[in-house]
Amino acid sequence: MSPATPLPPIAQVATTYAIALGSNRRGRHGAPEREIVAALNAVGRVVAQSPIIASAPLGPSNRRYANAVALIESAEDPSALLVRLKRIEREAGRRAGRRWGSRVLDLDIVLWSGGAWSSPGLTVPHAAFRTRGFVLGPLASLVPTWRDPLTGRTIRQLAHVVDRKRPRD
Ligand code: A4P
Ligand code: MG
Repeated sequence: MSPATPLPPIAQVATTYAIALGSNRRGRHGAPEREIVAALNAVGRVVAQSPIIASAPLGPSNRRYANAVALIESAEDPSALLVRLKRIEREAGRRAGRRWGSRVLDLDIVLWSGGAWSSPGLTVPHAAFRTRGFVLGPLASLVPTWRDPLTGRTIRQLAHVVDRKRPRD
């Protein structure tokens, strides 16, 4: 028998993530928009980013949010990426607080090119993204034809539904 040839190292395949960024409180870098800009510089290899929008708060907080969505490339699996995103939130000055309270920085994994993922403390696609205009609007500007792996709908379709339901202001 010929000596076993060592296997080549497993290639680290880069995958694409859509990350939602939100801030409605000053942090280490300044006002919410500045926190979003700093986070965009910290999240890794950004291949596309939406404009930063101002959005009315959903939930109990009464401060307006700055929101954006970025596409990043990474070879990390979703749980490794979440650990890194949580560290970036802490470094921006985020402290544990009331659920949905004002926050310096919120980084959510919305979609992954690898499809659906579920592990303790992490669900991808993000459980609430289908009903949130402040995520779907910026996301549709980047990847309108990306399909939600759970419902099969495109981002454009999901954004239309939310737009129709939103009361005119
Ligand atoms: N978690 C599970 N799945 C994910 C995922 N796909 N990405 C877990 C990120 N985290 C995920 O999140 C709580 C836990 O969710 C995490 O520890 C992780 O294990 P958190 O960011 O620590 O706490 P949170 O943000 O207060 O809770 P939650 O439910 O994530 O809040 P949301 O849904 O992020 O909503 N209004 C406007 N206009 N704009 C906003 O950005 N954001 C919120 C917060 C409320 N209202 C808003 C906005
Ligand atoms: Mg979050």
